[in-house]
Amino acid sequence: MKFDKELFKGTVLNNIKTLYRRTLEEATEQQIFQAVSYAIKDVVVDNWMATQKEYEKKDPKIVYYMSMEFLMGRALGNNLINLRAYKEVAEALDELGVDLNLVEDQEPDPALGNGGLGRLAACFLDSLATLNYAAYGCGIRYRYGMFRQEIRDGYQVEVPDNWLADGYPFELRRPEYAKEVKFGGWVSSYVDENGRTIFKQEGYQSVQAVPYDMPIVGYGNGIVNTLRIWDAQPVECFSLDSFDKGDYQKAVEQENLARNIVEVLYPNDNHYAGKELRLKQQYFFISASVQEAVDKYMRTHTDLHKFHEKVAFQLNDTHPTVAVAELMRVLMDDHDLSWDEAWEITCKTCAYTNHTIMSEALEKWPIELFSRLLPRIYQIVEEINRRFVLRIQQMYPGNQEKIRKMAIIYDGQVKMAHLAIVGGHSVNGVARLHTEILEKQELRDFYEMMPEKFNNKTNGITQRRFLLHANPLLADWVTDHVGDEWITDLPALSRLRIYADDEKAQQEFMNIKYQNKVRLAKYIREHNGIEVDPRSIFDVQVKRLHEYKRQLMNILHIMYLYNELKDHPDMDFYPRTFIFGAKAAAGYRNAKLTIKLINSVADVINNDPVVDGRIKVVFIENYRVSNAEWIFAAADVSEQISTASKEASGTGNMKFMLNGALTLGTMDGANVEIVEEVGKKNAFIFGLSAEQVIQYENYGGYNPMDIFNNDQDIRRVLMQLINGTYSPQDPELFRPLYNSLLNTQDTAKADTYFILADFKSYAEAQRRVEAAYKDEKNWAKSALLNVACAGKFSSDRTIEEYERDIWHQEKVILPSKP
Ligand code: DL6
Repeated sequence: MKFDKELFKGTVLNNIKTLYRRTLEEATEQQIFQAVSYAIKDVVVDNWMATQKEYEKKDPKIVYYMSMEFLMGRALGNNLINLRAYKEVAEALDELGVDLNLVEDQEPDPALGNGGLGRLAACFLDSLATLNYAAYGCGIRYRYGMFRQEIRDGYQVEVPDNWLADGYPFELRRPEYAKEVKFGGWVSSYVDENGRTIFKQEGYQSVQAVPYDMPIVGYGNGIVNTLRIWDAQPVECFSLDSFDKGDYQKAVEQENLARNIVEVLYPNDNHYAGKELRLKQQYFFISASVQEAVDKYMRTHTDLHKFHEKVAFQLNDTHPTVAVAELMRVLMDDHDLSWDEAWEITCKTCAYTNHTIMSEALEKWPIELFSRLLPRIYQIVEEINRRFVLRIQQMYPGNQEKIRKMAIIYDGQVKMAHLAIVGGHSVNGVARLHTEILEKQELRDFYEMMPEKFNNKTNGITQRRFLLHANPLLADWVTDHVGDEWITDLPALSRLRIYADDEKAQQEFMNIKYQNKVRLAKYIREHNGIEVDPRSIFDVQVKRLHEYKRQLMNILHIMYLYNELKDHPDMDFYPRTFIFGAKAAAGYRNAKLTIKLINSVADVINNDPVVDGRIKVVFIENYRVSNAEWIFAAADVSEQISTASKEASGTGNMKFMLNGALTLGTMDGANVEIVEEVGKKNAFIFGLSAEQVIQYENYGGYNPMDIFNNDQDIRRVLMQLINGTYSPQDPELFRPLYNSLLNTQDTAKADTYFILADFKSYAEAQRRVEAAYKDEKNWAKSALLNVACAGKFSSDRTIEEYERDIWHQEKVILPSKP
């Protein structure tokens, strides 16, 4: 953007005046944030209009990225980065006596997502805009995003996240695109004069879906795409003097339906709660998005048979899968297409991404609920299923087992993954290992029947947020050494390789890491009241709390190290700061108890004079995109220790790598590809392989009791869970965690995530970490090589692969870049 400093400063001051009737000196920090944001939005909207004009002119194919979650993080800093105006704006504000960092800190994190799946969607939108592709993100404008986590007495407490309380400057209400979405009632049908059967939903309740648009600014190319999130409102405001009893009742119900539907994001990651409201949310945003996509197409085209040439729907996991049936409904019921015509268009338009193999995350809806809530959609799903079962029978005559395993409707349930696979033309996993497991294990029957649909798209992250914005010192250093191409071409980082052995470069690099550690240490002091030494190894595990991610193994290992230090106070021990950050789903008992355990262990170890500061344990409250940026920049060690086969990809692993942390991990998800890029020498790999884990799961054979009985160190640590070492007031407090590892009643249910099986190998890998860190030069070399080899993990690469194999869009270049 061509930046006019004086104009910008004037606009900010004027905004403060017109919005708040105040001067800069009188304005609060929040008011200054709003005023600055509106000044930036002014520029963004110009580009937004220019982009949409060009799209109208060029009529490119549009991708609709359908997702229940978009974990956007703060917009102001990111917009400035992508407008290439960050430094100028910081300077201009400085002249006004305002610190841009403090202004940025006033922005709530729009936390409309849980974790990796929602953050991936946000990275993809950034890359699509940067790569000049026309795209919409379609989602829900939850009034309360992901809860704010407070830690009280070591326990997680969930506090509502009212992110809209002060008004959000980077959104635009678009009532002109509102859509009606219908729930419940029944379907009547009749044959019209042309012999066609007409279906009509009657006796329904409905809500008005009203879109809010957020601009998605591409990096330095003037493109501004749109994240469209839908709010719900009652269809009509009823007037108190003109209703009879029935109308009144209905109006109140519609009002309640509207209020509830977008109230809150379900805070479950990799777990499906099966709540009716969740299905309502899914259909709500999908129906509105599909209707709008078809309406938009019809504004400039006449032939719906070519819809798929101009539109792609990417379904982010199974949550948006009703899109398959909704598109069929709109094409048939609203636009008079036949079943076969509608089916061909639907299959060519929809594509599905699988993000997990965790069985508890697989969405299955009881027929009773599904058909009651979505009667017309259910009819369509039934017909899709009937036809699909016929295909199975033709292909595998007499094979009932295939039908049992593959039908969309079976055993009283509607299986959303099956609907997505059958109703789309592409099924992708999110890392190579994950896709292989889908093909060989989880979705094997589908893969055998339709192998052409399956493909892999290894995830990626946007370097604009996770290096350029998150780590300005390193970003500048990289640019000074190899130029700035990496900002839009991450593989250009490989040019850094020549500096790996250069001592001066190593020193500069480690000095930047140190400064980032100082920045994080300050944050920890201010937020946790704990002093940590930036010269210690910063060993970090930040991600959602889930048993398969094995934060429990990490803290058990810390308990083990503490035992070692107590037994041998003079042992050679390199100081280590263990940093955790994680939210647990509100109803996930073992996850929440693990948070309490981490905090209890921290209390004991941090205050033990024998330890003398050599181990510090820190739990960072309310882990979210904004503090994540600081954490990645400061990490030495990236803990990616999930049970092999369980983490579909992971994307935190890539953010750490890009910031020069070394991976300590299992051969799981994208770790496999990270190690492939950087080399085993520059990472610390341990534990069972995915194949071994799957083997154990399929054939039994693992008994953690054997390990408990034969390993003194492990037994001691586990006994400390139930003897009050970390909970003297209530020695039984951590018994559920102990039981999860050693279920003496049912060994098949003990340690389902193989913590004890991997413990020794993990401890040994941790010893390798320590030894390696002591060798400063070699560590610097490895850390630098991690950055140099991170090129593959840009979401720009991932998006280009989606383009090549699934979406086939053409790029739109604006005639005059800003
Ligand atoms: O693909 C994004 C992200 C992966 O990196 C994580 O490995 C995976 O756990 C996550 N999956 C989910 C699934 N949620 N549901 N349903 O969040 O996706």
